[in-house]
Amino acid sequence: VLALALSQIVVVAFLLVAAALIVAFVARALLARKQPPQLPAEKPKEFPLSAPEVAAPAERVAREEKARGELSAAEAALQSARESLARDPSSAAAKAEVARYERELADARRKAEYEARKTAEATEKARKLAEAAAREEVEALARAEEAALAEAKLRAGEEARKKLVEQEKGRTLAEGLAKTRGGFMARLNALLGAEKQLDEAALGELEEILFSADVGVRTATSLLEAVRERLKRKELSDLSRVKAALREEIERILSLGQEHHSQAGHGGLPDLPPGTPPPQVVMVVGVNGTGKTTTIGKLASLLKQSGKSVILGAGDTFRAAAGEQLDVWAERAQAPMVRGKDGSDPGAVLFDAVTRAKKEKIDVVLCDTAGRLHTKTNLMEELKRLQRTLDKAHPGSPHEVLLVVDATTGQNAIQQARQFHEALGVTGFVLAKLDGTAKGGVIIGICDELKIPVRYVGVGEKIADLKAFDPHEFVEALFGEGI
Ligand SMILES: Nc1nc2c(ncn2[C@@H]2O[C@H](COP(=O)(O)OP(=O)(O)OP(=O)(O)O)[C@@H](O)[C@H]2O)c(=O)[nH]1
Ligand SMILES: [Mg+2]
Repeated sequence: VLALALSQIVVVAFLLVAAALIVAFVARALLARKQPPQLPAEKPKEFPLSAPEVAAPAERVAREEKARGELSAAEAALQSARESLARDPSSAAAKAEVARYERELADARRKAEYEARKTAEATEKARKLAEAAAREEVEALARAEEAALAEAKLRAGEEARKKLVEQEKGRTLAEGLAKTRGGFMARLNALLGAEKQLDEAALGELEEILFSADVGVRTATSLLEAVRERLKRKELSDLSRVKAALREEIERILSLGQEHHSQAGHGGLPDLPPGTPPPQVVMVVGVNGTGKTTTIGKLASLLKQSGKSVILGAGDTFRAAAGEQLDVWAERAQAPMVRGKDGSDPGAVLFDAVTRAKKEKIDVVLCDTAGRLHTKTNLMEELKRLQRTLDKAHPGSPHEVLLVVDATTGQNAIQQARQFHEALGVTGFVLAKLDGTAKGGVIIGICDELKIPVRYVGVGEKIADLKAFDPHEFVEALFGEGI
């Protein structure tokens, strides 16, 4: 027994030394390595506080108890056989009896040991099963918690985005027109507000102001003509009356001779004519950088606010990152978007957008297009091709060819508008970047020369910075009334 114990001590000591060596080696290796980046500590999985109740199956326990009972019986039988032999040590029968019971006891002990081992194994198995079930339960709880957290985050994000859009009130039309009002309008107001004689000198000054107002020579001339005409008819007696006459004339030009150019009376996108099947397809065109993509984003938000559903088609596949730019606006306006790979056929993308709008019964499709091509293809030819593709996807479309012009380019905007109109038949236009320029008078020139209605004006880069165009409101803001 002593020898056995000694050999066990030696083995244990050997194992301890080996373990200490391994620990020292690992510690050295870790110290030699650079400090790894700190990862956020993972929350340890918590197990239920009380250990799960585990027990081997009852039948197994019963078998072990039976074996233990048999062992006790064998011990008792051997004991009594030994006592018989002690009373009669020479009895061969008693000796044989002792030998038999010794064998039986050895068998019973082996059996009891075997049964005890089996019960221990079964208990261990039950413990592992219970532990796995408990772990699964904890993990399921953690998963549910995570899902709830993600859901809450999503909702919080949505709320924040809604608030942001609400907060981003955007500029008013009057604010957007501040620079223009400070430009030619300030000079006009100074001239017309003075208590001066309405003489040739004053008319000469008026002419000079109108010619510098970016309304275009033709329009400036016709405005002046209108004033002279009224003078002749003795309708105008002093300069303040001239101001009212000019204001009236400009509003008439901006209204294209109609009371209101859309059913709503407040500009914006006209409704589809009765009997025209939806979706309403709007193709947004213009030279590069005028503000097409930005306008589409703002317009999507505006249309959605008026209760329409909108889808965006990323038809500018030529400029790298144009798709991503539109994607950002789609996200802000919470509108779906159809997009192809960079360099893919824009016709296919817009066809898909219209097809999806039809399938999902979406009210309006806003189609972005390129402002400049990298290939030798002529931009106008490419845009005409897109127009034909849209007509194939949804006969009669595009219902609106919306030309976006950049107000800061002044007279060039009129030139561009003419070119696009000749090629594509522009049905409405958006004057973007009005806030950044004193050349807002260009809007009068475009309306006068091309007789195309203004649908919207852009007065900033925020989502709320697009205003449906209303001639009356516009002239009021331009002349600084009601501010
Ligand atoms: N201040 C101001 N900036 C604007 C307005 N509209 C657009 N912009 C800015 O003008 C720049 C060009 O706008 P985009 O929408 O990318 O113009 P685009 O016509 O799509 O340009 P391309 O795709 O390159 O042809 C951006 O920096 C816009 O933020 C506006 O009404 N006011
Ligand atoms: Mg663009």
